[in-house]
Amino acid sequence: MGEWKKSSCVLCAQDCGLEMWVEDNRIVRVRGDKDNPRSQGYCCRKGLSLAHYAHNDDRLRYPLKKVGDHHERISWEQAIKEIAEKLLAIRDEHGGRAFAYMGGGSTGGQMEVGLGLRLLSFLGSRYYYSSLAQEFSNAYWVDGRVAGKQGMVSIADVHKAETVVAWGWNGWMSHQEPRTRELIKELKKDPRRRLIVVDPRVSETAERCDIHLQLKPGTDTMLLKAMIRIILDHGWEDKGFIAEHVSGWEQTAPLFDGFDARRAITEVCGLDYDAVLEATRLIARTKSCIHQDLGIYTNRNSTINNYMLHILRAITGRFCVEGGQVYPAILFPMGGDSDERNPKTWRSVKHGMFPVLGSFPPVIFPDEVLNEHPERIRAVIVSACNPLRSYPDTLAYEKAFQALELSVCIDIVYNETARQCDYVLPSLSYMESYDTVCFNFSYPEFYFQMRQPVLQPLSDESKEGAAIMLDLIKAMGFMPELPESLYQAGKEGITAYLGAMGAYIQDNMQHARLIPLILAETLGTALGSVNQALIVGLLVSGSKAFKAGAAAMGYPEGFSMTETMFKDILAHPSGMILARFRGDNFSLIRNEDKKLALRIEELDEPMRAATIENEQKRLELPPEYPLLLHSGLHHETVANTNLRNPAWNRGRDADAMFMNEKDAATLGIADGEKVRIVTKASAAEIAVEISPHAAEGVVYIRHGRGLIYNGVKYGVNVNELVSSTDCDEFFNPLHRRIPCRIEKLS
Ligand SMILES: Nc1nc2c(c(=O)[nH]1)N[C@H]1C(S)=C(S)[C@@H](COP(=O)(O)OP(=O)(O)OC[C@H]3O[C@@H](n4cnc5c(=O)[nH]c(N)nc54)[C@H](O)[C@@H]3O)O[C@H]1N2
Ligand SMILES: Nc1nc2c(c(=O)[nH]1)N[C@H]1C(S)=C(S)[C@@H](COP(=O)(O)OP(=O)(O)OC[C@H]3O[C@@H](n4cnc5c(=O)[nH]c(N)nc54)[C@H](O)[C@@H]3O)O[C@H]1N2
Ligand code: SF4
Ligand SMILES: [Mo]
Repeated sequence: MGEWKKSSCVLCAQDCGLEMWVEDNRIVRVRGDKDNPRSQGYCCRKGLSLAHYAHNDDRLRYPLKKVGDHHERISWEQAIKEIAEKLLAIRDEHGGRAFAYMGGGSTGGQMEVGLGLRLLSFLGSRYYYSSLAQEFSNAYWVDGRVAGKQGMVSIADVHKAETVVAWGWNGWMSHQEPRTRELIKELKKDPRRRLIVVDPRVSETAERCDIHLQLKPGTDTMLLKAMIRIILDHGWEDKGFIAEHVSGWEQTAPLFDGFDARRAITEVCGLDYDAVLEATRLIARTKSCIHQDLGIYTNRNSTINNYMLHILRAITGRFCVEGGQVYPAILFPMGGDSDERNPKTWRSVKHGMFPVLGSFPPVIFPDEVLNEHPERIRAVIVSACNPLRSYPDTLAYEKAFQALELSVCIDIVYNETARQCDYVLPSLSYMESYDTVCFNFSYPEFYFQMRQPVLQPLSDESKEGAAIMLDLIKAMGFMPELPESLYQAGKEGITAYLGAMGAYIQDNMQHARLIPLILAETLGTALGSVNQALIVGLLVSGSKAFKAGAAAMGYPEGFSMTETMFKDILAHPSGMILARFRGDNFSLIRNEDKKLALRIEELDEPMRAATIENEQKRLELPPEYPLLLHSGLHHETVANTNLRNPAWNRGRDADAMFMNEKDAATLGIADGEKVRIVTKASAAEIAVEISPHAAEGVVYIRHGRGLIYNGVKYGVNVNELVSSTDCDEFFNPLHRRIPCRIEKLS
């Protein structure tokens, strides 16, 4: 009756290959797919629970419209017509800056964001807000400066390293690398390899490491500065590498002059000097790589910390080398280059903030709506993203959404954002559609999987997200009349289609910028899937490096490459290696001299200001908020906001707030006791769990709680406790450092 089908997980950016036993159109069992070349059979308990993603009581089945304070079912025709009319009316009255798009950070698929952003640009706007801009903006900005272009995201080549440093990364729980738990076990077992963890608490990863640098929360800047000083003092830098591959080091090195490493390590970080010395030696003198994560990204000093991590890698010769920090082989980037030094880069109206990698930071959105500027944001389209749970300062977000003239949510479930929107449109789930993601980082091999549907659509009214965007674009009149021959050519195969498309564009050069749309419409109709057509588009427009890498795998160079590849992709539902990038990793650097540019002028000042004395002052907490809230632990009992049915945790408590035994004793709080947590933004009542995994002075609430399932809300939504002012100069939320206090309930 049932059948094993190949697919992938969609619950984190690893997108592990999975096999699913499907019976009566339901996922009954899940196991890792050993044929997947990237994940090789790996699967965590979230992946095993994927049925809860696909089958749950809150799935959307038809379009909804808000009438008064509730939603009513409407037809697609009505939905598309009304939304299109309203969008055009707002544009005519207020201009393009009135629109924003939210989404694109989804770990299950990205085809709809391509067309979503085109829709936005047809309306005349560039206000794209992505979840990724609340974790990586500082890092991507630094990456852009070092490598010459934003989008040059670099990654740690952990599987080939001897020394892996998990810096603010709890891989045992959050994965974030292919086969993370296997990796951690291998590092432990192999006497020639080791894991160093830099984390203020005994995380599940720290429990399994060789060296744990348990620094005081937020003191990473001092540790990084000290490590670099130690390297210079011991002559551990790789002078040959610096001469050949690095520029600007002469101007940057003086930033570390006279820094008292020992004092910083012992007095500020609270660490043992010799332990740091040994960790630094291992980083500098062995095949090392560093994976930093949210402990760095959503924390204080994220920009200079990311900068110093790159300095550390570059001066020890660990950049662009096997087992070090590498530029991955990519087909399409996570976003566009949006260098703020270019006067054409848009700024937001209220905060004057610029995007990084094309995307604006979610923190500013409520203020960009709730103001009196004539060009404020008045309408938003949200797709595959749940800002009313995932974005900082939910209370501000709720006010902003109420103030919008139009809000549209495209999702598979009736989530917290959908509940507030004027229109809610049902997308096919990732188990019901073809799709792919840009997170499949690797080097030199380029791994690719086009996920194939394993389930029939739950409702015959749900559509591919990209098809919904296309319908809206067409309804607004942005699609030109297209010749029947283009639709026909699609049926004759990809090569024939590309020929016809080339000829069409030659005769209609004014439509060149509409190619993705035309492809989605005509080839999408022929293939019966807009997403498939967009994937063909990606393959055609792949970079020179990608095409050379594909040719190295035996794909025919020239016009027929795409069709051959596409057929191969369809024939490999487990995913495959599509290209092998050639030349060395330095060749991907976008600076003309192909060197790593270590001088970032704007950071001179913040780097100089990061002295021991200044940091000691800045680390002090206000007396009314003596503790820190780690707002959003990416724990194994949560999957962002994707698994809503609490049943998937089978009795495990996902809602309690972790706390250290010592802090609990000081406050007189018992395990399981309900307390009140108070922050600048608001307060909540929550049960305490005394945990060995909590650092002193920090309390932890999991990310992605406070979800409503079947009308009942489970747990505390931690973003209600975050204020939009808890952020840094890039408007990056300091989710790992929200000052708070705990009060006993009488
Ligand atoms: N099970 C599960 N896995 C997930 C997710 C999920 O929801 N559930 N979500 C996925 C997503 S979208 C992401 S982005 C990742 C996030 O993955 P991680 O970044 O690994 O997740 P966090 O829970 O934030 O863990 C970061 C670590 O940083 C540490 N930390 C806190 N403050 C500091 C500090 O001051 N200095 C240093 N050095 N460390 C500090 C914390 O103690 C914690 O152990 O997880 C992904 N994987
Ligand atoms: N306080 C705090 N906030 C955080 C974090 C934190 O640590 N602390 N972590 C942040 C991080 S790292 C991230 S990545 C973000 C994640 O925040 P979001 O980008 O909101 O990601 P998800 O929770 O994964 O929400 C994805 C939405 O996509 C929907 N979806 C699933 N499949 C489909 C589909 O096929 N089509 C469509 N259209 N929709 C679909 C889901 O139902 C869900 O509503 O949260 C951030 N928020
Ligand atoms: S590691 Fe991520 S992609 Fe892999 S099974 Fe777990 S949640 Fe899914
Ligand atoms: Mo994330």
